[in-house]
Order: sequence, then C-alpha cells, then structure tokens
Amino acid sequence: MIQDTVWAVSIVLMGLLAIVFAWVAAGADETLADYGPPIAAAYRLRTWLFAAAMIVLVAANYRSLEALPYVSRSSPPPAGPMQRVDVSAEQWAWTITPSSFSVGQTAEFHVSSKDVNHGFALYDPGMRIVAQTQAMPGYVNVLRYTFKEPGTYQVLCLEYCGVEHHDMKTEINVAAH
Ligand SMILES: [Cu+2]
Repeated sequence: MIQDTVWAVSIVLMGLLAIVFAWVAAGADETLADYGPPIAAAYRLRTWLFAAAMIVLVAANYRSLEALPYVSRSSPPPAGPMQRVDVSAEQWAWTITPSSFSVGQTAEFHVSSKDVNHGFALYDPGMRIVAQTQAMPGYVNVLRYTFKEPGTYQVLCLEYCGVEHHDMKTEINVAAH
C-alpha cells in the first residue's frame, strides 16, 4: 500500500521535473545567444581537458592493472613453492587454513563466504595493503600472493558486513625461513 503511494507520488514529481527541464531547454537558445563566444571557448577547453583526463586515466589504469595479484588464465605459475590456503569469511570472523608461512612462499588463497559479502584484504607488517579480493557466498575467488618479508600480516574485512565489521580481523605469520 505505502509502496503504491510512494510510486504514485514519485511519478507525479518526476513528471513535474521533466516539464521544468523541457521548459528550461526550450528557452535555452535565446538566453544563451549573447554568451556564444565565451561558451564556445569554454567548451573547447572542456574538450581538451576531457581528452587529457582520458589519456592520463587510461595510462594509469594500464600501469596499475598490470600489477594486480589476481590469478588469470594467463598467469604463469609462481617460481617458488605454492601453498593452497582456504579462507572462509563469516559474520564476523575469518577462518584461514593454514595461517603460517615462510618468506618466498606463495599462498594461493581460495576465498569464500558463509553468509554475506566480505572483503578479504591482506596487510603486510607495515600495514600496507598488498592483496585483496571479495569473499562471496557460493563463489570462490582465487588470489595468489608471494610473501616477501617476515612478520605478522593482518587480514581485515574491507566490505561493510554488519555491526562488528570493524572487528573482523585475524593474523597471518610469516617466518624468515
Ligand atoms: Cu566486513
């Protein structure tokens, strides 16, 4: 019932808004006639800025996507030993098996969730994020990471998943060798 009312009110308001838009658009030509040259100059500048932004963004994406640690069909197998790691997320905890590694070892995380979407994020001992993927119910995301330095790594949830989301964390230990 309330849905129908909201729907009807929305339709009326959207209709009114459309009429206002049409009215403004119809009167736009005459109002703007005096400002022709400055508008043309501004549009030319905007076109150049847009082109420059596109070049920068495409280049930045190309450079940064290369470094993503995701496993793709074309990913070569890692040089060192690889350890399969099962990661299960649930409100509000991580179960990571195994959770101890050594430097040079590559972990192949198989990440899934028992309930809602969570964000699996791996932080190195300096709390710099080094790898991340989604933990989704009914789906396994595979992520490889080669541990480069010893210490205590943190796994934090990066996707808001409920009242204790902030406390959804665990540790991974990486030994020197
Ligand atoms: Cu969360």
